[in-house]
Amino acid sequence: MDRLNAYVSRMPSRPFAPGLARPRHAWVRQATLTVLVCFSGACSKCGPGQMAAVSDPSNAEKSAKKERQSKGDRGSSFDAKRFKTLVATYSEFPVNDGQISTTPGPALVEFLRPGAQRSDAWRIRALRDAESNVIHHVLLDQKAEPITLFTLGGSAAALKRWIRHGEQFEVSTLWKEDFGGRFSRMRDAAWVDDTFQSMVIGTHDQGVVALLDVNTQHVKRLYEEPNTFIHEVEIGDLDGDGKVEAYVTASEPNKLKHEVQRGKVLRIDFDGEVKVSVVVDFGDRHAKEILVGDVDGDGRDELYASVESTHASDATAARVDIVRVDAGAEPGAYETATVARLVDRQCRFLTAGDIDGDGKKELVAAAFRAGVWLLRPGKNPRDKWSMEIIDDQSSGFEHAALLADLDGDGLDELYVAADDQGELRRYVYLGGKLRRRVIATREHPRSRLTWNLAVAPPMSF
Ligand SMILES: [Ca+2]
Ligand SMILES: [Ca+2]
Ligand SMILES: [Ca+2]
Ligand SMILES: [Ca+2]
Repeated sequence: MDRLNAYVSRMPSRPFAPGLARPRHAWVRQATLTVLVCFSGACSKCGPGQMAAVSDPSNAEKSAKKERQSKGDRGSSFDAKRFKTLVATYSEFPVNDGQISTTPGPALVEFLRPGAQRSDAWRIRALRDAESNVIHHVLLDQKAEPITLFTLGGSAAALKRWIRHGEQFEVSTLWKEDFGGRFSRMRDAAWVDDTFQSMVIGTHDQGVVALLDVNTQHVKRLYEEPNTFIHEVEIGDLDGDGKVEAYVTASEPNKLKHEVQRGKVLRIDFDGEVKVSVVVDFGDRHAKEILVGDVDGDGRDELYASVESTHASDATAARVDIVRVDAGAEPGAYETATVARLVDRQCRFLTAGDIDGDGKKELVAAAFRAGVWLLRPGKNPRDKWSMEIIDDQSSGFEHAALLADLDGDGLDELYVAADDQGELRRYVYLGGKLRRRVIATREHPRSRLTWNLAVAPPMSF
């Protein structure tokens, strides 16, 4: 594993501690909602030494050379400046005297990018939001300059916009609400389109789904249902009429044990008159993870749902079904098929991309305990898909995973937050295989829970 260590950045033993900074610019004083938050080495506790490489450089060089020589490596033109940024969001549990607190501290976002050379350790910058104890999700405006991100916090349920200005972020709250139940959380969101002007947001625990215009900050409620958790929002065009719809998971509140938790997937038409309809009802089971996209490449979006098990005590009886849903021939009709099954109780991440560069997309499923799996459709994408284990030594309650081409070589790399192992990992396709690299590691794996991974444009820091 020495060669893997070449890529490791140790998580700082002391967290970066960006506090609220006094506004320094005239334009900030004029904006009442705006404060600036420091996010980098400008803080006294954020010395550059904490991000230094920890590995043996000779191993790193050997590893990099081997990587370049491997068949299938198209990443030989490594250019750190053009490398997109990986963004991770967490709950963080402070560690005192080796004891991990059960109470989360301020919500945490991290930005990660490689060093100047392929063999250098990854650089990490942190951003904290003391108003919430979790950032569930982050969306980036991929076209905005400077870097602009939107965070979805829990307790307080707040949707905030962060605009980078050098070593600081200007932050504004676009939508904050107490939904009136036991919990108030912004849980998930998706852009309506690539103009990055409006997003559909799902929340806990009063089933509120809303459309937010990020410029006007106008919030339009599309749906609400008491005592209901919306875990996931996806946007797509299942019926192929050229207009996108929102797909959301609506379920009963989370149970401590995996007993019966009913749930369904709803379709919300929001372009014009708002219409809500049921796509699939899972009966005693539910899904917290759905994915909408044209994974099979036939030109039409389909939906994949990770349907959780109801079994808690007997692990071998637990099963997660990856269910595919296609729009049927008649309006409002859907066809469902189970394309894969995992022996596990939950699988909270499905991600699609072209991992091997053959022009066809694959699906990666990151299960709770059963590892990370690569799923490929066969001739008939409604039949069972082939399943191949990518890593059986990778697990986590959420087990966030993302396929994305950060290095720009045309192949999607796989990024996985292996929370049980305390590592953030990168898998690249080399010599016909996926090879694991470790981007970052932490001393106490359970001091963080990773909720989401996202891509930002290249950032310098
Ligand atoms: Ca449509
Ligand atoms: Ca399709
Ligand atoms: Ca492929
Ligand atoms: Ca790539």
